[in-house]
Amino acid sequence: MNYLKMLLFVVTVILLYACNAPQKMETEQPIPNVVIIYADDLGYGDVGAYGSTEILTPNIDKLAQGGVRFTNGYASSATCSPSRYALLTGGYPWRNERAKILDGTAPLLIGTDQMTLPKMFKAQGYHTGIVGKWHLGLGDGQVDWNQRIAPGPNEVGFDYAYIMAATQDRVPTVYIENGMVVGLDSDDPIKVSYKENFPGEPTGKENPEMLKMLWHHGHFNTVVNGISRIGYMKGGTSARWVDENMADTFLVRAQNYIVEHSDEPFFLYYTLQQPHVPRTPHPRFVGKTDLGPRGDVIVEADWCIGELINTLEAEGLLENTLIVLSSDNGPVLNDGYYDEADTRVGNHSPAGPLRGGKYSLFEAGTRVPFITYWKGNIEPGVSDAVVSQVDLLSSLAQLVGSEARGTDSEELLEVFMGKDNQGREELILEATGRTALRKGNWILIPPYNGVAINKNVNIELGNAKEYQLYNLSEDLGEQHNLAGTHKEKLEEMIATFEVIRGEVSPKTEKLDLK
Ligand code: NG6
Ligand code: CA
Repeated sequence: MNYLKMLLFVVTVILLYACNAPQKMETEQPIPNVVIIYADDLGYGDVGAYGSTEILTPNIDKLAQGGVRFTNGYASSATCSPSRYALLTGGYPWRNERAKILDGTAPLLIGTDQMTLPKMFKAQGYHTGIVGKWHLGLGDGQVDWNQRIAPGPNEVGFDYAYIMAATQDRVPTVYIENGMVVGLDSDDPIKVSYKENFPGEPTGKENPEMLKMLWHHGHFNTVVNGISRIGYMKGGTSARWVDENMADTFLVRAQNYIVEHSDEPFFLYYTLQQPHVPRTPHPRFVGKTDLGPRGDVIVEADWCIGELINTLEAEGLLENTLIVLSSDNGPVLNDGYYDEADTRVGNHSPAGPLRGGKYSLFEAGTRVPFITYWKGNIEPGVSDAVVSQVDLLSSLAQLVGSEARGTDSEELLEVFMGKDNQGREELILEATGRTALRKGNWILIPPYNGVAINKNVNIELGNAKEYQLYNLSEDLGEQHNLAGTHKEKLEEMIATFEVIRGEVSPKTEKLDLK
C-alpha cells in the first residue's frame, strides 16, 4: 500500500512537471520559427530603408517598416568568414587565429564541439537548415570532393544543408547538399587545388578569350561559365553551377525547406550570395537599375527576400516567424572584376554616410543593414542601440528558453524585440585581422602600419601610424581625429581596448599600442 501511494505520488509529480514544462513556451510570446537572411557585401547605404534612392529594395524596406531597423547594427568583421563565424558561434573571430577569409579547400573553422546557433535551436526541438553561402571551411583539409564532405554544416548543428562551399568567385563552383556534391557524375570526378593548375585546364590569365567578364585583380585561375575564379578546378562538369541561376536555386531550396518544415519549429539560415562578385543577375533582372550588375543583383536579392516572405505568408507562418536580416560585411565596388560597379555608381552611396567599406576598420566595414521583424510581435520602430551579430546566439537562446550562451554574445533579446534601447556598451570591430573599439559613441582605432588605401578596391582601410579617436555622435563620417585633443578619452579607450583584447593569445596580441 505504502509502495503504491509512493508510486502514485511519483507519477503525479512527473505528470505535473510534464504539464508545466510547456508553460515556458506559453509565456508572453509563442516560440517562433527563426529565419536569418544574410546578404553578402551589402552596404549600409545599399538599401532603401537606409537611404538608397538609386537602388530600390521594397521587400527589405517592408521588413524595416514593419520591424526594428537598427542604425547601429554591426557584423563582427569587415570580411565574410570571420563575420559568419561570430554569428554562428557567438564568439569574436579574432579569438580564433584561423578566422580569416577562407579558400575553398580550407578545413572547417568551427570546432564540432563548439556551441552554435543551430545546435542551440536543435536542443530546443527545432529543425535547422542552411541554404546559401557557407564559407566556413569544410572537412579536415584533405577533402575528396567525390565522397561525402565532412565535417561541415551538418556536423555543427544543421539538419539540412544546401550550400556553396566558399564564395561565388572561388572554386569549387558546385552546390553541396548534406555533404554531397549535387549532380556529380562519378565518371568525371572533381579535383580542386589552390596551389597549382591541372594540366590543360584553361585559366583567366592564359585564356582571356574565354571570358565574358574580365578580371581586374586576382580571379585569374580556372574559368567556369566564362568567369575566371580564385583557385583551380578540374572535372565535375555536370555539377557546375550556372551563376545566373544561383539566386533562384537557393531561393527554391529555402522555400522548399520552409514548406517541408512548416509543421514544426525551424531555424533557417538563408545566406544570399549577392552582391558579392562575380555579380551575375538572372537575365530578368539585368538593367533593373542604372548601376550595372551590382545594382541589379541587389534588386534580385530583394526580390528573393520578397518571395521568401510570400512563402512564409502562404504557409501561415509570418506571425510565427522572427526574421533577422543583415549583411556579413560592408560594401565594395570593384572587388576584382570589370563589372562597371565603380564606373556606374553615379550618385549611389553604398556606404551611406559612413567612411570606408569592406576590409576597412572604419564604420562602413562592419556597420550594416540590420533588421528584426516579427509580424504582430515586434513593435515597428528605429533603434540606435549598438547591436552585433555576435549577440544573436545568446539573444535567440533567451527567446527560445535555452541556457546556451556565446563567449562574446550579449543577451539583447529585448533590444532585438524593440522593447529596450540599451544595447552594447562596448564592441570590438575586426577587419582583416586588425581590431578597433567602439565604446558608447566613441571609436578607437589603434595604430597600424599597413597602407591607408587598398588601391585595388579603392577603399580606405583605417590604417594610420597614430591613434585615431572619433566621436560618432558628432562625426558619423569619422573625419575628425580627436586623439590629439581628447587625451583623457583616448586613455580610457586604450585601457578598455587592452582589457578586452588582453584575452587574446599573446601571439596575436603583439600590437604596439604605446
Ligand atoms: C578576397 C578577394 C575578393 C573576395 C574576398 C572575400 C582577391 C584579390 N580578392 O581575397 O574578391 O572574394 O576575398 O570576400 O582575391 S568575402 O566577402 O567572402 O569575405
Ligand atoms: Ca562578404
